[in-house]
Amino acid sequence: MTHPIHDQVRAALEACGATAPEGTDLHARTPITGEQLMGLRATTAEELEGVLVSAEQAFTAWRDTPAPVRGALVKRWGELLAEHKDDLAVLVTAEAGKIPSEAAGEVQEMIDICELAVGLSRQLFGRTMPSERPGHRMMETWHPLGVVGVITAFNFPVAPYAWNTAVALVCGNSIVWKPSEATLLCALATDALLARAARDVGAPEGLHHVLVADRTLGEKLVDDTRVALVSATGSTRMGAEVGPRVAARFGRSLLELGGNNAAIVAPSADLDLALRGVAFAAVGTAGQRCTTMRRLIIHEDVAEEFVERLVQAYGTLTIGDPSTGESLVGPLVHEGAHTAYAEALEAARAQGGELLCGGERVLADEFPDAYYVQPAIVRMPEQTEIVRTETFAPILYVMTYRELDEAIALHNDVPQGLSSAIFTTDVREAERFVSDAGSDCGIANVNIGTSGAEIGGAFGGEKHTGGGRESGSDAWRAYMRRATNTVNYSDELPLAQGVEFL
Ligand code: UN1
Repeated sequence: MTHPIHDQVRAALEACGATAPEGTDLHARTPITGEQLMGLRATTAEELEGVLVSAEQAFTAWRDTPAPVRGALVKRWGELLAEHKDDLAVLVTAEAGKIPSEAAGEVQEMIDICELAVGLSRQLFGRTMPSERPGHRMMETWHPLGVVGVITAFNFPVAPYAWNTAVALVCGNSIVWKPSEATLLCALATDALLARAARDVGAPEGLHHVLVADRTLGEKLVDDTRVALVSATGSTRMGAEVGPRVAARFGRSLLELGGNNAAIVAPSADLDLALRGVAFAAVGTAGQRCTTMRRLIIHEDVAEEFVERLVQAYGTLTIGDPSTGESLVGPLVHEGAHTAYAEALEAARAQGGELLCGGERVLADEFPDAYYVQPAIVRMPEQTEIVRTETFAPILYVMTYRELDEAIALHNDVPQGLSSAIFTTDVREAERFVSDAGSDCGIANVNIGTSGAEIGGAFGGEKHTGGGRESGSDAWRAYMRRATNTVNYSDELPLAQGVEFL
């Protein structure tokens, strides 16, 4: 019997108005069963050339369109995303293996960012500053960049694209999207809805394109001087290639890469609340969020009780087919992810770790080509090499501490710097954690987990996380260039700094 997801996928694509280019170059696949969903024809290098020409042309028309009018496109896109929330969520479940509530949550992030971007379209503020010269005015103005290349990962197949695209569009740019090969159907449906929005509001042709492609075409996109900004979400390894390549041609890049996110649990913490916060962050999306909690740094006095309760909570997790709506933990994306999970657990054991629960592949009889695993908790004697490494799977390493400064030092002593949290009811500890001397991450939370950020804040992190910021706050500035303008409205020509000449 074929799995119902096949029919659901076809229906969702149709509802979104997407026509998948059928072929044999690439394959859409579902991690739910490991089966192929459909064969796809890849975008060719010649087609990429056409895409870039079209995106450049669209840009010149779009930059002449007033920003609030550009906002109308994003407003319409947001309406269509809301209308097709369930369809897109089905595709996210099918290709990324998310449980329905998390898949719907991801689409909700798209809708939310559209709302934020529409508001932004009237708020792309520049500042004015006093000139030192009489009869002069100084100001800064913000201008669109051009073609923006967006590279996204399998684990959030649609939300980071929307963070980039909704904002980049109101800022006046055109978009070329290179989605993960694992989530091409999500990309085609998302793009089809944007195409419909563009038709509905009469936006220029060619503002947005999606590449059905593997990394070879992605590299061409990264290297092309016509692409003013490359915004890439994915592994640190990918970012380490993309960043220098874009920099070598003096392009701009915005990198949102791996995390190795931790929570400190202090003795004063509300342990019931912390338990739920840790469990969702460590296990949600089967440990495949860049914000997944991978390290727990817990005070000696509460460690035993808390870890015991956490192990019990892990015992109640339902693992299995996410499409039924009955499991909390879906599959890993593919066999390679399972190998990484198993190897990391092996390394942890070799480095002195003690497996407290989980660690096994399950449901292999029912789904021989899919990779469901039990989320694992491993007690570590110290922060060894494997703990300092991001493994994209549900493994939580537990370490204990005595003094807060020691916990913060341990917390920061990893290469990555995306998200972080402290659970405490002591205001001094909480403030210290979010101070200059506290967490070194782009996201530092108090009494909530490391994952599930809202779109209103800037999203991204430091060190090997890449330094980029997407989504809310003033992240829009990354999609524009700044010009400083000095206007002389006098009939004199005084030079700055009192310089005399002629
Ligand atoms: C990612 O995993 O790449 O904060 C993005 C979160 C989500 C986004 C995660 N809002 O967990």
